Amino acid sequence: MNAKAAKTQPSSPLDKAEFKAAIVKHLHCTLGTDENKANNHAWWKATCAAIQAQVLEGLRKTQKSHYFNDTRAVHYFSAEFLMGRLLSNNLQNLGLFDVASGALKELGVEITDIMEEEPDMALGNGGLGRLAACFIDSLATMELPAIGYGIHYEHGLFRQEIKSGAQIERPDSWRDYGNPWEICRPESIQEVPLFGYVETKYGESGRIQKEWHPGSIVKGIPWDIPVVGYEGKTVNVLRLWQSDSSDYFNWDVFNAGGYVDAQRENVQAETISKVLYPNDETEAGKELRLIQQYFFCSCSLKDIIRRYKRAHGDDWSRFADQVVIQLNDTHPAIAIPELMRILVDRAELDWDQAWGISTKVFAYTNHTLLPEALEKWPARMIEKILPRHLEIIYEINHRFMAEVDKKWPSDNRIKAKLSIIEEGNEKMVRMGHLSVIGSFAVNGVAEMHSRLVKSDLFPEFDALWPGKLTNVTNGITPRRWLKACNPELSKLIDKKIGSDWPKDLYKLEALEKYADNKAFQKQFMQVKLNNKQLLADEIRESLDIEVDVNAIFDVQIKRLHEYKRQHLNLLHIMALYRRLLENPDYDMVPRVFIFGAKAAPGYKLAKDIIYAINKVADKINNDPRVNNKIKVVFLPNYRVSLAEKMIPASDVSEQISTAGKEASGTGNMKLALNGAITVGTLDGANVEIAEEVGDDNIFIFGLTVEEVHELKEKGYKPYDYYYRDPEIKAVLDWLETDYFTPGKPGALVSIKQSLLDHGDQYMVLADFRSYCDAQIAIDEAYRDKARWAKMAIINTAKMGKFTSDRSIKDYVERIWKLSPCKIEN
Ligand code: NTF
Repeated sequence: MNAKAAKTQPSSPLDKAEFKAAIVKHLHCTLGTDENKANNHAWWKATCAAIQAQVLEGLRKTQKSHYFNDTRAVHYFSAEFLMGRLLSNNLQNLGLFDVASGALKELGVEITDIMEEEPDMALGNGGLGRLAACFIDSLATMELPAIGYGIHYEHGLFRQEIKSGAQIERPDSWRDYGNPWEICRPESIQEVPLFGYVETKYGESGRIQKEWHPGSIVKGIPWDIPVVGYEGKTVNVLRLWQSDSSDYFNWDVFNAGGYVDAQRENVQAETISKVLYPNDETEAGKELRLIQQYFFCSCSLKDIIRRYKRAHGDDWSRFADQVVIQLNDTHPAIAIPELMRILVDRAELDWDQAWGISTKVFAYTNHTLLPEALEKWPARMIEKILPRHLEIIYEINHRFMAEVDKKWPSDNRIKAKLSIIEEGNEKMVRMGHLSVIGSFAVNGVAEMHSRLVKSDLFPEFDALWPGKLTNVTNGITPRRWLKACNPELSKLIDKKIGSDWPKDLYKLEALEKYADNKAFQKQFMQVKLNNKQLLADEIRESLDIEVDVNAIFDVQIKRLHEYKRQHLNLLHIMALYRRLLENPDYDMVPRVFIFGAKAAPGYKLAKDIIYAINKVADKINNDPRVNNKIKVVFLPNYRVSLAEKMIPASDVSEQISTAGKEASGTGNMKLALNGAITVGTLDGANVEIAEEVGDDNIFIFGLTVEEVHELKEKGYKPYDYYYRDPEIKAVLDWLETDYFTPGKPGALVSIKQSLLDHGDQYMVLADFRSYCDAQIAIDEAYRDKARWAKMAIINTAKMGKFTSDRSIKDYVERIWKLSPCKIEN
């Protein structure tokens, strides 16, 4: 085939002229505008439409290949997918970035400008949702048959504004002007029953039959987002369900003369997928949240079963060979009784057969040990919304209790501990227990976390089923988190060691031998400086603060939570400020402390900490006595696209959670990959990062998990630290004055109270001194330019383990047992 003929094939990569023509065509025919009138938004949409044609061709071929090969597939169930923007990612993965950028340039448009037009798809809160997004990128890249299932929220995570220092939440409207990536699939709509009652019937054979008569039925409309693998061969889908009123149900009400009631039903049904719950690490316990969870699980299971039946008819014997479902935390745990209901009530399998299938299908990932984040639902609430599911949960529990009794005869204490039902004033259903019992594999997300899942959270389950509880350490996609977000560093790496690292991140190890090379150090640090300049520009534009790019850029970006200890960082900043006021010659490397964090709207202290950071920032940034040695910057509305600008510009990565509290962390991996040095506790994946980079290339401080336990046992007394350490006392007392909040004394006092009167649950004061020492060590290291450059290079070089491709490989080999599927033309 000659070159010309090859180009006529829709899926062959476009060249610049063709790309240009495609953009212009979409500008004219899809958007109804032209080159003279088009604004950046129109150019963005036209560019997306131009590549979407290619993407859809890949999607069609992928689905065809999967169908004809009758592949086993993983179904990743997650209430959150934090996708961010897709244009640059899709262009990178298709290998079209330079082509597109050149084509646009000839049309008089800067690609970086139009990329800014894309709203983030913020359908998640933080690490858990972003992990899901990285995983589906890896699954497609590794040519694995996979589908992501979730909720098509109309409003994603709120947009954060800062007014007079305080967080204000504004609705996020990512779809207001249309989303060029998604495709509606009305042919695959599902119906979801809710409420009502269960009827017990006796079948012909004397078999007891249960029939659920729902009180309401809602419709699930699927929207597909293509997920383009790197090098563009496999294009999987993320299928997100939007709720709507069911035609059938509402016509009934309507015909009965209930026009107004019919409208009310409409509103209720649509409400289900209206908004993402903005809670990170806390269970909300709200009826609507349970309905959301059931809604997307029910739609997704029916979708899977429809696809299975198309190939295998009513023969259920191969279902577990074809289908594996990964539960991303307990949010989709209700899928377990839902599958049992379908198998027992609908397919009329007997219980043991159904349970045999179900427990070969589900696997569960635990993402937290924090008690307040372990989901529990009032049994009464489940009974009201899902009456049949509660019966099934009781049956699962009844049979499980018999198994427990065999292992620990007549031990009621163990039974109470392991029961899915927590007895008390109000009977509660423990979704973690249900997930462990209903799954064939359970994993934590970092070595240390998985060890604690076994030893502290579920020790009896580990004894009952040895080997079921395991570890898969988290990872991040290097396509988004290095190649796309840090193009300059990527090009430097390409030049030095070749360009196959995005698919095989261990290749970065080849950089290690240049860690001492002066010329390479210079190039590496020049890229860092350029990235810092870009971020400095952004900071000036958004906050009107001037920062010095020669200062250390010290970054803490993550949800605001006491356990993550942004207030430890803040207390240290205040201590530095105080040292400078007491001694203007205090010797320190100038530092810019940069924060990005959203607080859950109902989390008072978290919002107080944001307020305090902003107030302290105002004071320090405008105090001439500081002489620009410290700047404090709180960048509002932290989100994926902002992370992509902050991470390449960071020198220091703050990973300072109380040991034992951060299950893994993934921001730690992204920052280290981009050459930032971690200051961190021995918590979550920090432990494994330290193992990879070595003790000389990370700043570890603070209590270990064991020491935290010991101190708690012994009785932790934060006041002891307050009275013993004058600097701690001074900064805490400072919070009570109106120094940072003129005219409003006490506006910051809740932080002091939490650390003294409320017992300092997260041991901020216990770790304060050791944290300060680590910061001094950082200053010292940074002063030695060659040493710092070497550390930064080694951090990048040693991040191979933390590609999400490695995580997915672990899941595939140890849990999912999947094979890749080559995509045929
Ligand atoms: C989060 N868990 C953990 O807090 C992070 O440490 C971890 O990196 C991510 O999951 C991804 O595994 C949650 O958000 C939740 F919901 F489980 F609390």
